[in-house]
Amino acid sequence: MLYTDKQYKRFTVTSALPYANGPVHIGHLAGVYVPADVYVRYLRAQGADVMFIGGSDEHGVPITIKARKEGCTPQDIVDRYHKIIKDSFAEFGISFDIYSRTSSPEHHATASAYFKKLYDEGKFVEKVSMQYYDEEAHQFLADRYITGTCPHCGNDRAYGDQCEACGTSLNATDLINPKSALSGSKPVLKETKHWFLPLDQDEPWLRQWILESHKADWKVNVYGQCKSWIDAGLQPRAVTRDLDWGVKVPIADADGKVLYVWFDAPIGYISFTKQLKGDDWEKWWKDQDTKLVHFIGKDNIVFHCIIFPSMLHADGSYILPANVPANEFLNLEGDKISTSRNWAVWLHEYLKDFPGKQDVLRYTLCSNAPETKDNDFTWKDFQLKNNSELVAILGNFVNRTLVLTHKFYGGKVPGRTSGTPMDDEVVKELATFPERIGRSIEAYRFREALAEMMNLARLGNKYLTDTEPWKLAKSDPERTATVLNISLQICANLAIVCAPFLPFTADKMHRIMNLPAMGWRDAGRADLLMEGHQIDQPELLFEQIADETIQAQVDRLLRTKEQNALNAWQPAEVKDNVTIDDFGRMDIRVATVLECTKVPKADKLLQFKLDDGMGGRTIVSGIAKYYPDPQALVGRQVCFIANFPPRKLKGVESQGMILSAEDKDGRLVLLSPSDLVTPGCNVG
Ligand code: B3M
Ligand code: ZN
Repeated sequence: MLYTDKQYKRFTVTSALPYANGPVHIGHLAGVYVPADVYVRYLRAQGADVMFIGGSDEHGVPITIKARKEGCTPQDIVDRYHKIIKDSFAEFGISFDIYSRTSSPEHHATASAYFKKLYDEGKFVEKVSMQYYDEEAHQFLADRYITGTCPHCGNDRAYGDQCEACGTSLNATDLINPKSALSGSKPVLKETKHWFLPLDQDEPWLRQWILESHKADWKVNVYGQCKSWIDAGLQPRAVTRDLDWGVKVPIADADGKVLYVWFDAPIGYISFTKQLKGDDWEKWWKDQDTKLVHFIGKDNIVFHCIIFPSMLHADGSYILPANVPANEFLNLEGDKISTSRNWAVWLHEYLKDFPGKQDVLRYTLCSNAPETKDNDFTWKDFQLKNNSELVAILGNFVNRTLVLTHKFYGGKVPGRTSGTPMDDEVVKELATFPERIGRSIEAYRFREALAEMMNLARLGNKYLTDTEPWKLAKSDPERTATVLNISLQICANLAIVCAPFLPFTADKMHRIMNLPAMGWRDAGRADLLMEGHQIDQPELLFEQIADETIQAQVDRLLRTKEQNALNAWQPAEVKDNVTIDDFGRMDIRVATVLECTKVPKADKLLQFKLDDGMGGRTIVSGIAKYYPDPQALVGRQVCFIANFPPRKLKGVESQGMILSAEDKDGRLVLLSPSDLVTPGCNVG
């Protein structure tokens, strides 16, 4: 059974509820859902009683902002994205026991009752305070409706409830230079009544619980954020908002107010449990022998380690999380993943481009998970992980073993006779893997666990390479049988221990090898397959990913980058003032193009012969790229600087400079007067 978590009877595992305001991407998978899924699949394989909760966070300003942008209702937005997100998770094998949504009536009822109980027990502090208000939009500005500069790190895009750059949780009034996200205007302060969770009163027990009891077992990044938060002094925190989208505040005199999204969303874990377990829900949240674990990203740490625990504590009947294994962020090709800049690999798009390759992405993201620091996803690395690890190590070992079994034994598991010391050594080592992998998983070190799993495939490969059974078949059939028997036992073991990470591959291996359902306790044994057991025809577990396929993805990102640069374009700063005399020294005139040709051996240059009203002149200009048909310019009028000193360009003397405008994409466009004028006349 479990190696370190023996004392628990059951596991309540939650994963952050993504906002249903957009699809999910690789950052979500790597940071939260793959690790959580590996964990629960492992626990289930151990026979543990485990419940895996997921769902969409459908309230809060991220939703209403999106609805406003698209001119539809918040309900339209959450209906659309809840489905996309839910489908993506299902396709990637994220094995939730329930994936629900916070707009469901059951959730509203639970969140509402939760608030009401704390309210009735006097757990909140009621305060009339000044909140920012947008006078143009006639609305209070909660959370993401207001942006400004973070007082802690200087990020000028901090939100009214949180700075995503440094993770600090903020109150809108902390922001420097606050700005309404609705109208862009400077908000004013206006009186309003709200209910506050007095976090300041929780400081002693939070300090004891986190900083003393969990110093050793919580991740350094999680512990560090909690410590700096607690050390800075906890402030009362409003748990209601002046908004119309959300769970209505269930008391009289609270019209137009809803629960703060970060109050209702974590209660979602509880309400989804009720949906799943009915009357049997309470033990999953209240029994001391239940282990509660929250999988989240680093921007959610304070909410799960401080605010939600303080809500649970205020109720008094709940357990607290035993661990909150938050990950750092995953970047994409060196840049922060961003929905608004479309800098992401979206799961639903990946599935279109790489059908059936869910495990390749799960593998890449897990082996490169941002467990201790931010990490980078690159397509090259994805290809390498597939080609050099999944194909070359795991796939290759299993395939070689199965092909040889078919070749020599018609697919029937051969019997094993007494082994050599090398065989014994391999069998002994095989037995150590389940615990090595399991301990790492139980310690939330999923990268390490995955690497151990691959080490088992490496062990198999090395064994085959060292024994070369394909050479022995004729000379030493007994030895061949033994080697293949042991190799097949390793394959069967791999089918068990790869399952938390690569569930689709594990299923395929089970199918090909006709394996019965097995648990973690079966792993480590070298007698999983009996002599004579029939194995189906081998199929490749993984296939090479070609350079072109990877290049197509890289190219798509390059196009996104170009598009983003265009979108971000702004006119250059206006230069220092000039005098009328400065301007007067520039002799700008109009001329008519008489001839226009390409300058030989210079792909950028065009040579203009101009009627300048003064006997004609030649000017060479670097705009060939933008005017592929120079002949078409003949007859056009252009503006040029007549007193620009002559210079030689590719052997041609250029007598002036033709003026053009540079568009935001770098394209040069000739300037012409809007009506024909006399060649040689002045521009000014
Ligand atoms: N929806 C924030 C996020 O997606 C939030 C998580 C809620 S977990 C209860 O980052
Ligand atoms: Zn900050």
